[in-house]
Amino acid sequence: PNTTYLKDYRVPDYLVDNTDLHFELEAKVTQVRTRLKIRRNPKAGDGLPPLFLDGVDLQLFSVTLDGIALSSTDYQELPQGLSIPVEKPEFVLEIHNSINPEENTSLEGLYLSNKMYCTQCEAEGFRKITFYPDRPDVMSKFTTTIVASKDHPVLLSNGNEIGRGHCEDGRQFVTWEDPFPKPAYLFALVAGNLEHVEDVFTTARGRKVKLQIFTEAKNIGKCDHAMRSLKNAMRWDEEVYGREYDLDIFMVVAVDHFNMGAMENKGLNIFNSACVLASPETATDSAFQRIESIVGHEYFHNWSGNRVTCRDWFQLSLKEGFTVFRDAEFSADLNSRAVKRIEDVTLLRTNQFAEDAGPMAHPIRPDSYMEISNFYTLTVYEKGAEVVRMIHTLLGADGFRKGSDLYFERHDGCAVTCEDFVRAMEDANQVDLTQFRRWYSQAGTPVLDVTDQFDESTGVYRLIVRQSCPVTPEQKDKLPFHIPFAMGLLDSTGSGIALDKAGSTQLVLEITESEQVFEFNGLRERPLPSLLRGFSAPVKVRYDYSLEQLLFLMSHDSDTFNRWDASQRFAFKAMNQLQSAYQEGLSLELSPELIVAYRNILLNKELDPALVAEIMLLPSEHSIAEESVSIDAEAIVAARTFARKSLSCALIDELKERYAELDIERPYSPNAKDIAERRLKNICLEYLCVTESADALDLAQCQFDSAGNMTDSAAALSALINYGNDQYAEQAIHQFYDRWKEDTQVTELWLAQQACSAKRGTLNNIKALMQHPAFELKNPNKVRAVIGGFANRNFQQFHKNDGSGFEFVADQVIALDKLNPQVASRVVIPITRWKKYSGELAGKMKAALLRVSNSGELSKDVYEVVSKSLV
Ligand code: HT7
Ligand code: ZN
Repeated sequence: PNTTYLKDYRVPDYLVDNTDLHFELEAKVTQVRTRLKIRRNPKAGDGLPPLFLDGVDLQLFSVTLDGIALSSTDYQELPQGLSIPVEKPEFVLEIHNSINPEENTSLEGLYLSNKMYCTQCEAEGFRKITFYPDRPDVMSKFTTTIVASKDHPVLLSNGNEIGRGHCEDGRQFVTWEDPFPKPAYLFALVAGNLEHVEDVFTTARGRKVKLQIFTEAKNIGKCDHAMRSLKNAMRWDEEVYGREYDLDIFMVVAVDHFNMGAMENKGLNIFNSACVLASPETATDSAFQRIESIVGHEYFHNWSGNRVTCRDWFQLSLKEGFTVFRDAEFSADLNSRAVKRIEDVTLLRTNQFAEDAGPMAHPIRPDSYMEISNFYTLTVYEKGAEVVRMIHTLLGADGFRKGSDLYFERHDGCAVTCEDFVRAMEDANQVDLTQFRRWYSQAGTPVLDVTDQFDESTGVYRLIVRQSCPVTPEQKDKLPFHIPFAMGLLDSTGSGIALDKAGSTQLVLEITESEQVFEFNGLRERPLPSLLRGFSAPVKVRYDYSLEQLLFLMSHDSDTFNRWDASQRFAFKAMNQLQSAYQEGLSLELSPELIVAYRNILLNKELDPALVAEIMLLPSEHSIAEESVSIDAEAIVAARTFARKSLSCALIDELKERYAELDIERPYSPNAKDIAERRLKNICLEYLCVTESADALDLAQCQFDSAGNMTDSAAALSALINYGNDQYAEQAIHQFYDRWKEDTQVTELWLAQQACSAKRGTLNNIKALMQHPAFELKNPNKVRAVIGGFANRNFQQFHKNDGSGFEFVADQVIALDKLNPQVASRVVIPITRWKKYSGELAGKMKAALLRVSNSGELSKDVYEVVSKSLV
């Protein structure tokens, strides 16, 4: 496969002012007629080069230029599209082709999901619908007519409905017109037998917008939360960014077969059902929260992505990083800010840091790709959002808003670059972000090594910060980053020390050199530093805290995030000790200080239960693995299992007490307080069950039998699956399935829980689960639940010493690649990180990967990931 390079970007040769599409929908043969008003791009230079239109898997019938039919010798049909010689600078091109939605299992282009037609065009799916310059810097006004039989009464596309009627043959049609020029990746079409809920949003300027959520009839009662979230997002974007919605209608459609979470098509967002449908009986708290944030995310794209879009796909983080930052702030404003930050940083540290340290490491603006779908990564999204957050930290909220206002004003209706975003921030604030730009071009997670000195005689305290960044593929030498480093100093009473004349107890130091010294004067005693508050930059900080200092920060730091972070450092230290003891064959003992600290935290009623819950969780196996120089999976599992057992035995009374106190019956509401209390309660339940005592398992059974919401029900099921008697587990699994088998979202959760169970999740169980009627290899949600659950969340079973977990994943990748390359290339990732493993596991993982590599013709998607990880 070819590699595309950012340095080779050229403006498009031709522009398309108008795109008229006409679809006649049929499962096997859908007819597509396109009429394009094309002109030479004045910015592309002289002459009239051939017009190239992308096209993949299309059956071409005819091409007409200015009304004259071309013969097949007048143009060239190539594997990747059509090349048409051009003689005039402006012309109308008409194309007739057909496609086969029923056979389309890649879920890109036009496909069928439970008899519903739907599209997914980002990044390069439109070329699977018709021949077109399928690149985001070609923006066009679209008009779309959809003709379909009566089985598909709802026919939707972007913009406003401008006509509808009946055809003579009994079919019907609807015509849509989108007044905003857009790239083809934002095109959408939906046709099905759908119901909808409707509401109205009145914008700040008093315009009424019709809001509709479409779904199959059986799910119509599951749309309220998404509708509420949408209205909250619309209001929030007006208040925080001054951005109003621009069409008279905003539609959302839920589909069961979808490669990602959702898609921001102009005026017609398409959502994975799992990211939009919820009811208290069927959705967990985390599903409610996920829906709120994804509904917000897709809505926010209307400005950061649609009104101002990307020039090319290397600029993906321009819209994704910015929009993730926007949705994170939206969730933080509506819920608990500290908990949201902890969750996001945990994801980043565990998974994005692993990506940065792996074979596919890339900057947030990659330099090259074989398959762009492989670059919808945590780096582009989550690290991209951290980069935008750092700009926010450096400029302050008002400065950032000035910058975003200028960005939207300057570039409205245009396809632009990350550089344009940074320049708008600079120009609006008269600052120089030259060095900061390295965050866009350099990959890898920077490391800050911090040491300190205190001179008692002068009262001078010095922080010495050294920055470095590990080598990543194709990037050996890194230049220093510009890092906003939020910090404070605590005195021996735990109070914040004033750090400047204004008395601020927190500063944002700007680190720009590879080594820098910061001096603080007038101190009476040696202070305790609180570093990288709020995780002000996506870096690793190394500072040699003692256990005592960490305990002090846990109870005194004014920065909630750093209180939690101190607990993590504390737990990491304890678990590292356990790991070493295990490796040396010594008997294991959990640090008594950790037990005391956790008891105090568990019993501290002043602390937000959400924070208590986050601390109690202990770092996951994956985050311990990410911190390891060389991963010893067996030792990690042994250490963590031992730590959890020790904690549960030592704190059994306290756990029971808090469980009982939090086990209150009340009507379900997904508000921050109730979510926090349910979370802590269910963590207590899980710890209790770790002891496998009859009492604890009775509690789980009782909660399973009487739970009034899915959060409690799922937590109880998980406890029964993972601990205690197999017979009870089996019973609970059957009972749960019988109760919920008609509900797709609950069934997905049921599949995932079994695949993630360290106890039951043995390979044979997983293989049996894949034969269950609830499983479907063509449905990405089910694949993510079972295969993804096993490979990404069942650390113990996936890393079994015999390598069977890796072999299984390799088999699935080979099978999936023929159906859905995008999904296959995600599933393969856990076995691509083989170089980080110690002992025989590395060899076994590599062997599985080699088997994929040698299994015959691979998609571009899988080829890129596999070949880069075998270098
Ligand atoms: N912008 C959307 C990206 C997306 C996507 C990309 C590749 C393949 C399938 C896809 N579905 C959606 C989602 C978002 O970030 O909002
Ligand atoms: Zn997005």
